[in-house]
This record gives sequence, structure tokens and C-alpha cells, in this order.
Amino acid sequence: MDSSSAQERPKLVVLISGSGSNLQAIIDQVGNGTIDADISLVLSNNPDVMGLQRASAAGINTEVINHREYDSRDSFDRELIRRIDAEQPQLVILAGFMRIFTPAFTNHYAGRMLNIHPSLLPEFKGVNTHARAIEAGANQHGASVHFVTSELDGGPLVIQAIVDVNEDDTAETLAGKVLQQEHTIYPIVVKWFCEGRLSLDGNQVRLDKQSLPPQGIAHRAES
Ligand code: NHR
Ligand code: GAR
Repeated sequence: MDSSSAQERPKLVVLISGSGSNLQAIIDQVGNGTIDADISLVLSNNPDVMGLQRASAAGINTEVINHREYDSRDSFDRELIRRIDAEQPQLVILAGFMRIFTPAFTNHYAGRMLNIHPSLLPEFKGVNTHARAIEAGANQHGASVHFVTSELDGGPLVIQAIVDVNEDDTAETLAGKVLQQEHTIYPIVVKWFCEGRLSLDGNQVRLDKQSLPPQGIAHRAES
């Protein structure tokens, strides 16, 4: 093949810490051809999590880099970078990854790392988002996909899935409704990125060369 022939499929590296249902949603859409990419590696900071089994079942390489075996966030992040860069991925995907990164890490992957966070950012950054939304009496809740920057859960937003909070919702029922929406919106964003339609220019997200509003695109769940 000559050098002007079609580009290779983009390579993805997915970072997980747990059950990996968002990873599964992406695996499924790569598998059925909706996302034209290869998942070259799934990395977990926790051994023995279900997400690693999902990856293996799909024939994807997995590796564990256990943060408990590193004496600092810096040394853990350096090892992650070494392992990720060996794959030369176009995109790094955080899918339920639970370790905060140093700025050296987030700067290294600026514009090519995405996260899904279970709240309507900028509300409820951090952990335990569903219980906090209930506690606050929120009428709406959801999930956000954003480019990752050094500001925790503060990077530029691509899309938000909005779900209604009902009176009888608990943190658990709400988590289930939100997770279902996550499985819809995250593969869409990954597909856009792989098709070269989505990019980050400074702090501005662009989709098909159009600037997105600060909250990103709103995706309302049918109820
Ligand atoms: N790192 C940076 N610099 N910026 C972001 O936006 C990041 C990040 C690392 C992870 C995911 C994020 C989420 O979607 C994410 C975004 C973990 C924590 C946390 O408090 C907070 C936010 C996120 C992930 N982690 C604890 C820690 O000490 C451990 C908590 C635990 O193990 O349960 O790293 O929510
Ligand atoms: C998802 O709800 C994701 O948004 C959230 O954890 C869950 C992971 O589920 N992420 C975070 O809280 C990141 N700190 P999964 O492992 O089944 O994809």
C-alpha cells in the first residue's frame, strides 16, 4: 500500500477501576462496526475487577497497574504513561476510573483524554454523586462527558445526559437510570472523536468545526 492510502483505524486505550459497563458499551459498538477503531489495551488500577473479564472475553489485551504498589501519585502516573504510550493511542478513555491524576499526566494527554462523570457538571464533582443529588433535592440529574484537564471534573464538556429525579428515587435507582444513559452517550462521543469530528481547541470543544456551548450538548432521556 502506498502512503496516501486510507489511514489506520484509531487506537483506543480504556482505563477502568471496576465493573466496566461503560467499557462494555464501547466494546459492543466497536464490535458491531458503529465505532471504527481498535481497543488496543484495557488498563485497571484494581486487580480482579469485572471490567478486566469483560475485556478478556472480547479478546482485548489487559493490564493491571496497581496504585497500591507505587509510593507516590507521580510514580504511578509515570508508569501509566509509559504503558499507555507504548500503544500510541489516538484517544485515552476513562470509564469508571477512580484515581485522581497529577497535572503532568493530564497535560500529557491534553485534548485526547475523555471522562464520563455521573452528574450534571459543574454540580456534584467528586464521588457519591447520586446520594448527594438526592440529598440536595435535585429535580434533574445525569451524566457528563468531558475532556480531562488538571481541574478535577472541570474539563470542557462535550455532552450531558439529563434524567428526571422522581420522589421515590433512591441513590441506587438513580444510579441505575444514569448508568443506562451513560451507555448511550459515551459511545456516541467516542465515535465522534474517532471520526475526527470532535476536538479540543484550547478550552473550546468543537464538533464538526462548530463551537459547543459551555454545558456541551444536552441529551434528554425519554421517560
Ligand atoms: N484527574 C484529573 N486531574 N482531572 C480529572 O478531571 C479527573 C482525574 C482523574 C479521574 C474521574 C473522576 C470522576 O469522574 C477522573 C477525573 C476519582 C476521584 C477521587 O476522589 C474523583 C473524581 C474522579 C475519579 N479519587 C480518590 C483518589 O484519592 C479515590 C477514591 C476511591 O478510590 O474511591 O484518587 O468522578
Ligand atoms: C459510572 O457511573 C461512571 O460514571 C462512574 O462510575 C461508574 C462506573 O461504572 N465514574 C466515576 O465515578 C469516576 N469517578 P462502570 O465501571 O460500570 O462503567
